[in-house]
Amino acid sequence: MKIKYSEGVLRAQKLNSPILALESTIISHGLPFPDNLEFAKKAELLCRDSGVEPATIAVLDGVVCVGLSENQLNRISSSDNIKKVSKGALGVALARGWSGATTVSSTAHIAHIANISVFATGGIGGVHRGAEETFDISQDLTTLSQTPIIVVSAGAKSILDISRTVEALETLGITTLGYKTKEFPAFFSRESGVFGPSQVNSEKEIVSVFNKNIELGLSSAVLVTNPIPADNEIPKNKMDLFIEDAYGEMYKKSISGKEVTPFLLKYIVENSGGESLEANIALALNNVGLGVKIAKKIV
Ligand code: PSU
Ligand code: MN
Repeated sequence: MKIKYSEGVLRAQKLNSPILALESTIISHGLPFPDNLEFAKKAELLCRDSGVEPATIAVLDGVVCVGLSENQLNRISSSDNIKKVSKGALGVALARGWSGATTVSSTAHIAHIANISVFATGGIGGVHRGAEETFDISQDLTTLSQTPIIVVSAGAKSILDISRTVEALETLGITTLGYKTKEFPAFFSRESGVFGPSQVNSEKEIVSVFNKNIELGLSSAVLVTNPIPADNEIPKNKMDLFIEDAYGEMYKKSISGKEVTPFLLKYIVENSGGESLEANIALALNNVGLGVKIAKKIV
């Protein structure tokens, strides 16, 4: 497959210096303009300031891009012609010359092909509330079971069914680590009431678990769950009210498939005001910060 690498990523690969993969759906479909562009630039700056090359991944005009220019970041952030491309749709996107943002599933797959071992995002997709009726379970989960890479996330947004998501991670054999916690974080909140991750207290421990998994011949990912900083946290019961409203609205509008997550995210940002947007950006940058430290330990 043809990959277009940015100059910075090519240079880092040649020098064997650290690279951190970043997804683009959080930019195009997860956050509103212009906050999304501001976030994308901050995330890249945070990497560069620490000597790590950011590799934001997207599909532009049918070409897989690993590392984006400022113009390309602008385009992903502001164009309303950017599709949401999960792993199963990558072939379609390339064959048809689409421009699309990559989700956790497609970003992890491409990063692995590009030999990048660490990837930071906001929250992973998972098992949706009501999945016993809708069967709505994100491709992120199956992809993480098939892709040996470290993914740093703040857990899964409480728009999902967190306890079922944690069960599915367990079933799929995905190594789930809690950074300084045993509790699976609920994105906006540090706590979910769901325990399960193995606690790790340093980047070094994360890298050593990843290396052992590789030695064992495992093909699954190491999912690092990193709770939102305490100062930015929103209590779970406060968010739950907005989430229940968002689901009600979604059922009323008969929204399904890949539109579900963007619809719920947009509804929550629009109805819960600036607080949730600020928290979302803070936790994603916090994950980039941890991703940077892990990436530096891995080369
Ligand atoms: N969770 C968030 N923000 C996001 C996403 C998830 O808090 O922007 C995006 C990620 O790109 C994730 C995708 O991979 O949504 C999952 O979509 P779905 O549920 O349709 O699989
Ligand atoms: Mn879905």
